[in-house]
Amino acid sequence: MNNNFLNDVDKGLSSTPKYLLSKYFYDKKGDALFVDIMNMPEYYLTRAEFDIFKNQTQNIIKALQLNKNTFFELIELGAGDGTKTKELLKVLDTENYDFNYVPIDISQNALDQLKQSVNKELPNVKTTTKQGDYFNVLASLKQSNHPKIILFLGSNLGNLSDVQAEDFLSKLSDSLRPNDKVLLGLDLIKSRDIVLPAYNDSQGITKRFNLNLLDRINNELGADFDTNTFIHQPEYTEEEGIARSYIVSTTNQNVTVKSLNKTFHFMEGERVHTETSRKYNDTILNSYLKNTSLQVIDKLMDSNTYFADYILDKK
Ligand code: AVI
Repeated sequence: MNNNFLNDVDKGLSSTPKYLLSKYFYDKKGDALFVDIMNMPEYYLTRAEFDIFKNQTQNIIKALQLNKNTFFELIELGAGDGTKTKELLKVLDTENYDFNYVPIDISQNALDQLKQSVNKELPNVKTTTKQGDYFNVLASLKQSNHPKIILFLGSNLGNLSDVQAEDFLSKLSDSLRPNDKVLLGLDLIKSRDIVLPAYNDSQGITKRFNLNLLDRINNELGADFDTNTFIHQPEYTEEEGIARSYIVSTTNQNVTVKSLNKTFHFMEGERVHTETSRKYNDTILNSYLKNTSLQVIDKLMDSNTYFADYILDKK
């Protein structure tokens, strides 16, 4: 049994208000549901960033100031299936850039599949995978002397709190050398009628993704959540620029978690916070960067201006 999961569930369900951490969405079923989310018509984020990678590849290469005569490492944090990155890899390969692709992910299974597909589709691209939590892997980056490009796509930063995100960027900055670059993909603040449906789709896939967290607690920690008595509730206001997801109990009920030997009470209408998905603008990003030696030098947006890939330079 996973002790971190057990302790985090105990802490979250014992708090007022209750919460669960979104990093636990991603078990095997959660991974598959997230793939379904990325393919939903309402989830514009993936398509928007793919649009940038496919249609502005030369602009990305220019903004990253890549040089054909200098070897570099292209390091991707939380690589997933690499669909967007492959658009960049294709062009770098065709144009004979000298680089090594280093995808980093928590899931060894995702890395094995990614390596296999890159080897098949782009046999000339050298790929070295690294398994681990990207927070933990940051420190190991300093061990290499080669110039580095860090890709952190998909607005994954948005699932951290503002404090955690600032801390992450500061650690990232410390692990880089002058002139290294970061390509940071962030979802931009926009109106509620576009953002909210991305977290409240008509097919109910996001609802299943959110409630899967309760199934995971049932399966791994021996709890007795009845998922029919909880609903998915997303929220977003443009003023704040943060989408939040909750699981709400529709009735007064007790839930027992066997591995904890504890029972938790849920009141009718009580909410459990499960996810924060922050959206950004230049001011917010610059406020995160003010105590780091990273500086925004370029910004590429999709044709709808929904999403931005910011290019950061290490001073
Ligand atoms: C992975 N992450 C950036 C997604 C997001 O948009 O916050 C996770 C997600 N949650 C619900 N839908 C997608």
